[in-house]
Amino acid sequence: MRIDIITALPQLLESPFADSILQRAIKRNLVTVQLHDLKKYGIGKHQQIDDYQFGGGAGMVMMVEPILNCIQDLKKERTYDEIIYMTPDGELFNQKMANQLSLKKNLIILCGHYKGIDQRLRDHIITKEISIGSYVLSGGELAAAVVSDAIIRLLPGVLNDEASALSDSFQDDLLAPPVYTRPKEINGWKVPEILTTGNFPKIEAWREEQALEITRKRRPDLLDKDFSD
Ligand code: 6GU
Repeated sequence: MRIDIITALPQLLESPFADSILQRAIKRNLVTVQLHDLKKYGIGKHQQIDDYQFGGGAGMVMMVEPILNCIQDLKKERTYDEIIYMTPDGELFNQKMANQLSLKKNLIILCGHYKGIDQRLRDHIITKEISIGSYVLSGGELAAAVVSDAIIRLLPGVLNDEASALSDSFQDDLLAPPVYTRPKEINGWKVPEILTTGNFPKIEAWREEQALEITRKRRPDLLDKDFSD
């Protein structure tokens, strides 16, 4: 898979891909992540990428030309499955969307800023609009990192334990059960007895029961949702 991220603040996106699981996935060539500095496509000697909005009103709007030129350059090299725009008024991101996007070959992710991008880009160029939650971030960069992480960790070979992506919270519409490690007791806080018995069928039953109970309590909405493809 290849992900091209277009941003006016490429520095903001460097560290999420420079460590841990994402770094390893990139080093192993399981994914290519390329950051593109939108300012390089800016107009005039000031490399302008935004302008006042028609009709008046506070906030600058990201112009068509720099973004269009950047995307057209990328499209010359390969065909893209989706051109994603990160925006708080997009479709709410979830595990189902991550699963679907993880099956694609080439993605562009465009990070919005200011008042957002000129609507004509949304009408004619963007194929998918994603929000990561009901709150407003300063820009789309952190959201793009969130979406990229959720996608990349699903790619074959990225996680050491292949089973562990499948046992994630949300993958089976349930939150994860509690986990414990050594010591068996600290400060008088004990590990649930069942986990130390070695009775694996019973342990599995306990975990399922816990997952169900936690989901019922915290996220009852998940129990009647369909996250499958
Ligand atoms: Cl994708 N962008 C911004 N700026 N804010 C957000 C968001 C995206 N998703 C939730 N809040």
